[in-house]
Amino acid sequence: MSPFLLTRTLPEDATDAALRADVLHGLGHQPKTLPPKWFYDAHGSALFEKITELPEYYPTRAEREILLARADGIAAASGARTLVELGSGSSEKTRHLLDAMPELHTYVPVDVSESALVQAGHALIAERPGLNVHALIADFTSGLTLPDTPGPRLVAFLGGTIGNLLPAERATFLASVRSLLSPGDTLLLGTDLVKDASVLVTAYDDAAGVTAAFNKNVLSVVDRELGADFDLDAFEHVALWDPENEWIEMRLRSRVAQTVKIPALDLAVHFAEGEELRTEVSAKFRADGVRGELAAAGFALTHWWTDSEGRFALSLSGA
Ligand code: AVJ
Repeated sequence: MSPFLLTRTLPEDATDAALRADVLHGLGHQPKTLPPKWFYDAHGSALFEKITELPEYYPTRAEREILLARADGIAAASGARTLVELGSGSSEKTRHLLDAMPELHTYVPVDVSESALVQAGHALIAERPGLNVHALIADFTSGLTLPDTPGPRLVAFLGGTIGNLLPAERATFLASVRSLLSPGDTLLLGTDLVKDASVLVTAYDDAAGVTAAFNKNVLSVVDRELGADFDLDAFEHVALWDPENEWIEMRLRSRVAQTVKIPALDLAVHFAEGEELRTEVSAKFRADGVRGELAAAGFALTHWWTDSEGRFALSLSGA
């Protein structure tokens, strides 16, 4: 029996249908928005990898510091025999966790990218003979079902990606994760923390312009997938801190009045000079807020770990 299984719960054409719906809805309403999940084609994913190495972008390093220091504690507290990772990508940061879990029976990486899952899955089973890998091609924000594997289960959602969801979306998402779990199962959640606004804004507006290119890449995706004629130079990268909502927003500001054609949707979208399109919300959290949101979804927070500078937190909660 092969220890590597790949299950697709996402229809082949689901991505295209979802992109069309998101662009139609997001550019057809005021204020204009596009969801951040469309940043991550091959080029966008490579740009994000570069972001994680920028001096200004601290979250990846801060989370790695916590994972390295606490992997044994996480493994012991969870007692997990199955590790489910939502948005696993290259599974790079999970290595530390997997290394601390020699008794693990099955690793379940969940991602929309089949190529990332296949690559990461094969690398892992080569390194860890005996470990079962059951990869899921799935959108973890909608209708996820987990394979029947031994418990307890630990679900990991790392990187601070939960901050890309709006508060109501987070509530729905956390409740749906909770509904997949049983008593004794746990959730490991990565959350970036509220801090000085200038540190936050700089992390999303780096000197080398990598985040600007990452932000504009969503326009390239719409150009390629839907035949649109977005001119990337006609938009300016904007990162701002919203102190009321305690989130970073990335926007693209139209430098000129312009009309963009999107043939696949039979759509022409007008931008006024200076008009902004919101492309990402990246919420920053406080301990009480995280505990409260988890409790509202039926989780009880048991552990809270931060990096030495208190910039980022990992929390462990019981189902
Ligand atoms: C991958 C969602 C955690 O919100 O910080 C990085 C994405 N956006 N720079 C984040 C991102 C701009 C990142 N997450």
